[in-house]
Amino acid sequence: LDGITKESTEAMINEVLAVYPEKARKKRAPHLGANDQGSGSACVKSNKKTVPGVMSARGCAYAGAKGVVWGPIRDMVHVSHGPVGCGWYSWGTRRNLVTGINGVTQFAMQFTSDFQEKDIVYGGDKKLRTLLEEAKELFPLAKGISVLSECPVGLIGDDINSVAKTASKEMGIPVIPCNCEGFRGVSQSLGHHISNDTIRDYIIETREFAEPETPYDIALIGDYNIGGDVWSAKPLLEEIGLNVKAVWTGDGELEKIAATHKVKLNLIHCYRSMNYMCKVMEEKFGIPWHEFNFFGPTKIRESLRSIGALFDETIQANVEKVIAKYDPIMQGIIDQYKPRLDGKKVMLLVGGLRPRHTIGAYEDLGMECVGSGYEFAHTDDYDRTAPEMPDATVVYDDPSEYEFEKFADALRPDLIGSGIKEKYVFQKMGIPFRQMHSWDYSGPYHGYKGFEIFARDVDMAVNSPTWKLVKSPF
Ligand code: ICE
Repeated sequence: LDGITKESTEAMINEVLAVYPEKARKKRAPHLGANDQGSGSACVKSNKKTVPGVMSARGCAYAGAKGVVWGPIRDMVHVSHGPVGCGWYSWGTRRNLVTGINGVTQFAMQFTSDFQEKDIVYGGDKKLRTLLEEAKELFPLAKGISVLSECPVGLIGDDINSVAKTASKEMGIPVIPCNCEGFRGVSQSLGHHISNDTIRDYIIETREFAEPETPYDIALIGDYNIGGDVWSAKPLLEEIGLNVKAVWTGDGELEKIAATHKVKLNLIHCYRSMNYMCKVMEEKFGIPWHEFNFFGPTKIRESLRSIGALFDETIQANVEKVIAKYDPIMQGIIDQYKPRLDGKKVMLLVGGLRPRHTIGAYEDLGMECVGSGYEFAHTDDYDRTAPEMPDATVVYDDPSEYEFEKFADALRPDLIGSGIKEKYVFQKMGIPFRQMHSWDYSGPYHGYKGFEIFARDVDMAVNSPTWKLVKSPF
């Protein structure tokens, strides 16, 4: 990219690090680097404990379990087990949309055991048991109940596993304990892993699909239906002739998830949060898995062809038909928005997938990614990031708010895509912003349907006349 070299990026990093005390500097330095595009491997260290005292954007294991993996399963009751706060503040904010009738066939409601002092002192097992029975009685059509531990449950040593086991037997529905106390691990990432393990131990192989098997049976893994993403991605996979038998876990159904051991292929969008179960299903049931990217027409085209290559000529012909159908529509969108966005620079900081997966969609609109990083990615994510980002651009792992602001000040992007904690800081700096977790109350962004909305939203943010009225302090 123009004006960005390995030297300039490293100088920028050193300037930011210079304000830290020596110990913190030593800890943070390996997490900031200049991308080596050709290497195909990570230029930073990751998945390490946040340096105490710096402002991190990370969440916790409970967030990864309740908010990410379990919450989107629509036909279960999900219990936030512990004090009310974690449940309350994790309720609905991720925008994982669901179909069905609330309280009857879907349960996008807040259930909490609402721990009080006496539960901390005397234990909350009895209360949990009562709650499970009440939930079953009030919501008889729920297919199961998940019990998601908050920190205090682990700290006082409650045994939710045995409560769940007896309740499940006596009530006749799956009650799944998930020991995802927020203090476990270094970020929400361990919450994903623990939840994957729980699906492995309690759910998979407990059901069969109702319909007969076909060679085109697949599962859509790691799409959480944020702003309706699944409702764009699933029809597209169906349009090329695949049978999407289960979705993990966006607008998900427990019994279909439980029967996923019968599919022929797992297609995984969010690698970070669900690679664990793909690997389990490969080892245990011989089901291959394949990564794809449904952000922006270039990546969609590549992905559809790579998916087609795993099937026969019928599917491959369908893929070409679908591409030929949507390419002109996508070109129309690009013709409309690219002149308004060409050459604009974007910086990203999101969780574990989008900082690499959305780059192509910005590039389809003529934009350039001048910096990207993750809250909780691991080395295998950074390996996958290297070829997606322009050479020598800055990569940041679990950056502090200070680091992110300083990089933005130095690089002067035309757009930042990150989370709600970042949004108002950057808008006050006069920088256009999109909230790239919840799609900023918009979406879907996946698939062809999503790109049209994405392009409109990016244009709306970058070219809003509002920015002429904001006096930036920088
Ligand atoms: Fe995967 Mo916010 Fe989803 Fe990713 Fe994951 Fe989280 Fe969502 Fe973000 C998620 S599952 S909740 S695509 S935890 S937007 S890694 S941080 S980039």
